[in-house]
Amino acid sequence: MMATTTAERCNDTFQFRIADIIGKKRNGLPLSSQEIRHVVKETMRGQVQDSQLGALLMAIWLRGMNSEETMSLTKEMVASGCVLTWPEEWHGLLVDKHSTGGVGDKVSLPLAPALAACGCKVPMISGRGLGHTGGTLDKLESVPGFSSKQSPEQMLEILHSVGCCIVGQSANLVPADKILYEMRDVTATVDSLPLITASVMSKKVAESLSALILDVKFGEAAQSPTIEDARRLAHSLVSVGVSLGIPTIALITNMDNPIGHCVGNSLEVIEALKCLEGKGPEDLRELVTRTGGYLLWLCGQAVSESQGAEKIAKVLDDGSALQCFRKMMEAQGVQPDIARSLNSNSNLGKASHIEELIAQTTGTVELIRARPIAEILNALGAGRKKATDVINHNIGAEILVKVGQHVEKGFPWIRIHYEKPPLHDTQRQALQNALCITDRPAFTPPSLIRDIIVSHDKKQGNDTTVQREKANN
Ligand code: IUR
Repeated sequence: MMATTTAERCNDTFQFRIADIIGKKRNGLPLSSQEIRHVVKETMRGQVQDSQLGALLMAIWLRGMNSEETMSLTKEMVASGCVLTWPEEWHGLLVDKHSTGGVGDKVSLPLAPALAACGCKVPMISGRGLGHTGGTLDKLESVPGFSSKQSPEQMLEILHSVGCCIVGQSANLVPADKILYEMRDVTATVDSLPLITASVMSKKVAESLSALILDVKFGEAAQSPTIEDARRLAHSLVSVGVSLGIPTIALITNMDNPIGHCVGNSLEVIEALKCLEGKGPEDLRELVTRTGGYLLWLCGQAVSESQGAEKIAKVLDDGSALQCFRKMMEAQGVQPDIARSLNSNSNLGKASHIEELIAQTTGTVELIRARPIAEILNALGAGRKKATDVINHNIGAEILVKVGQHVEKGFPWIRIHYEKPPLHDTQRQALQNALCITDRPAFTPPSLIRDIIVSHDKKQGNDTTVQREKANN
């Protein structure tokens, strides 16, 4: 037996010791697929002590994992639960998007119904906000009656009748992720490239998708501070997706300024409805049309990304995406009369107080720092510090200026919607510091999409090499 193996043959099966596997990873050696399978299986059987799991996760955080190990971990996490199955005739049409989390990121709300209006099936599994980033389910729950809890059977029915649903993670889909994530959270091992990759991609593989797009964000308000960090994560995610048979693309997008003009759950739904009416902020519409365009191209519903983007723009402009959104909301529990009339003038509940802040100087808006704005809104009740916190959907902010725009001193630039607790002077000052005004001339802001990670062989899904292509060319 090799010196590095952690297994002993016993009755024709390999018996591994968890302590040996931890030691191997601690020493910087790659784990075999059998060892990774053993860890995940024993974790699911409750046979791995918390101390052992914590130690192994820290060893992975310190030593990393190569692409084979990351792939094995992803596969074993998928095997820990059920996999969604779909009718044969939907083959090639099943698409989804994952974002690493941003501020004002309501892209999924118009994107899912727009893709459905283009003939795709979108079983979108989303999450809740935690920390300064918002969550798609929280936004949708600001519409009374909306339920994110849908069984696989209900998802199938909604995909048949509407074409898209946006739901929460069900307990039997990748149950290993819940256990590992909770342990990562308390052992300072969340920010590990292979652990993030396996966590995100196992859930996407379990959805049995035909194509996937990832929005990997970088910047002050993103998980990845630099574009290089975001590229590394994107390469890891795309490589695992493609190797496991899902044509996958990643967009690298900037997350310094809030997306669109609104931050906060009900305000963001209204802004998403504007986009679904063919209006709304340009940066949001660009993200929706380009993300959707890439997905349509990836799953063969468009000959190019740009033709895909045109198709998405068309269903936003002709009202068919809005119809899909309304039907999805009705299918997910919203009263028919409310769902069928949802539009950007709908009253989704308003905060009892509004306060506008004014620009302190004259000049050009260089930056509207998303992170402090989100942190203050969360302190006012818009978001959660821990998973069990209750949020107030009506708290939020409308940003009244755009990056690149000229503003005059005294101009109102942000409107805060709040209830209890009230806005404090220190928060007012921190908000003022979030608006960066310079004396450069007014300018057109660059696209948020800064890079694209595309697999070479988008159709066959068996080529793990990835290439980068410059965005906006
Ligand atoms: N989202 C996930 O699904 N998994 C992770 O590990 C992180 C975000 I970080």
